[in-house]
This record gives sequence, C-alpha cells and structure tokens, in this order.
Amino acid sequence: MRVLHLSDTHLGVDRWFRGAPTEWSRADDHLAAMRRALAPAFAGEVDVVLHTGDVFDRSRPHPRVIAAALELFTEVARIVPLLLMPGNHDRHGLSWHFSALPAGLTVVDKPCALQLAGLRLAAVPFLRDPAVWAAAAAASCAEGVDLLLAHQCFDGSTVPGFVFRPGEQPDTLGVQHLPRGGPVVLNGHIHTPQELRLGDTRVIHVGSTERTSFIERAEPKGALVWHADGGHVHRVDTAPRPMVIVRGPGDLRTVEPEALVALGREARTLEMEAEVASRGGWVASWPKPSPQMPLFG
Ligand SMILES: [Mn+2]
Repeated sequence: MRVLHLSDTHLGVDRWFRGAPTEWSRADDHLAAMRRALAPAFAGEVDVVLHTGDVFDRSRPHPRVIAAALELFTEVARIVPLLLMPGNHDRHGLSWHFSALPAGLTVVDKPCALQLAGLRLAAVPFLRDPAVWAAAAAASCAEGVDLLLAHQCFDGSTVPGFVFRPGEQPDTLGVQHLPRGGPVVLNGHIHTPQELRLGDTRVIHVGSTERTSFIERAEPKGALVWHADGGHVHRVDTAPRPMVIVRGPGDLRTVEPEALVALGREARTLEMEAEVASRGGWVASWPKPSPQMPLFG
C-alpha cells in the first residue's frame, strides 16, 4: 500500500510580480506544482492520494481556479482514489465548490473515519481549538485507523525562525491532544517539510507544493510517498520557482532568469529594480499589489 500525501497547494494564489509576462500568473505556478506533486499518481505508482488541506488559497476561489482544479482532480481520480480535506484557508469547506464529484474523488468537510483503497483513515479538518480537535480525533480514531489526517500546528512544528508550542499559540496541539494508540499522522498546514515524534506518534509534515511567501525561499517543496508496510517515506520534488531576496548589489548574482525577487527595504530603488530586470528576475510589487491582476492570462 503506497500513499501519495500532498498538502497546501494554495491553488489560485494571486501575487503580482513586475517583469513577468502579462499572460503569466503566480496561480499557474501553483497549479503546475500540484500537477508535479501528483506525478506518482499519474505514473500508477501509488494506491491512494491524500490532500491534507489548503487546497485553495482563498475560501472563495475564482470559478476558473475551481474549474482548473476539478479538471486535475478528475484526471487523478480516474487512476487512483483521491481524498481532499479542507485547511484553514478553505474555511467554508470544499464540497460546496463542486456541483458534482467525479467517481474516485472523496471530499471530507467534517471530522470522520472512512475506508479508502483498503486503508482505514481518520480525517480531521482544521480546527482552531485543541480541545475540540482532540475530541474529534479521538472519536474519528475510536474504531482503529491506519492514518490520521490533520491540518494543524503541533508541539515543535518549526517554520523559519519560529517553533510552535502548545499554550504559547492557542491552536497548537501537544501530545495530550493526540488519540491513544498513535496512528501515524499525515499533517498539512506547516509549509516547511519535517517529521516530529510526539510520544509514540509520528507526525509527518509534508510541507507545501509551491512557495506562498519569501520566508519559504530556501525550503524544498513537494509531496511524499508513504509506504504503509515499513512506514518509510520518499519525497517527490516539485521544483518550485526560485525565490530570492535582494538587499544590495552583492545579491544580484543570485537572481536567475524568471526568479521571483523581493527587494529588501534598503534596496527598493528604481535602479535596483532595473538591475533585477536586466537579469530576467521578476520583482515582487511594493507597495501593495493591484487587486485587478488576472488569474489565468
Ligand atoms: Mn497553508
């Protein structure tokens, strides 16, 4: 049994970059990254695909974003069963986006236990209150499960420059919130890939498939294939678009063509922007992006 786990695809992200072709949108990158993350499914190398939330960047995505996503989900679901679960960005749930679901696509908006491709799963979409999460996870795991799907911060979850701790951030889960018996937890929410152990429980954070912020500029992005027999994991790299921060002339050599570039506060000059453009970089807009930008060309 091989499980393809992906998360935080943030489809429909709209960030604006000067120098990028007008027909390009950052949303294209996120859709392409999701397609690359699904490569093992298209190659027939996995038995089930599980998405642990933040499928879309916004709770009310543009209809074109939903249509493009549904087309991709339908392609996958023709090959292997695919499950989607909402994250905090999908805060009104996911099922209302789709008037009909193709065969093979399961959308779970509420905590539940279910069987998929012979796996016993518990799925608990994002919940802000740890006590409520703990009760939902315990109920969903009561009959025994192979995997618990989550979209949360856990004790020790780390993003660049920050470690989550229960009590310090009100929605962070500790070992006391986990169900007894410790099924492996496949987790989303945290965009930095990592694995934690809380008591007896392995909590695998797959990370996101593309970068949504310059904070993530040095992180690998992708999906993972989890082998139920043996429990080992291998990563699928989605080759995210390069992102760099330019704080001065010395950083210009790090700018590759078609890279996304943020100018540090001290480097926000028209001259520096021209230097970045001459190297083919695309500059994150400052101050605020225009709300009028197109989503798909
Ligand atoms: Mn996310």
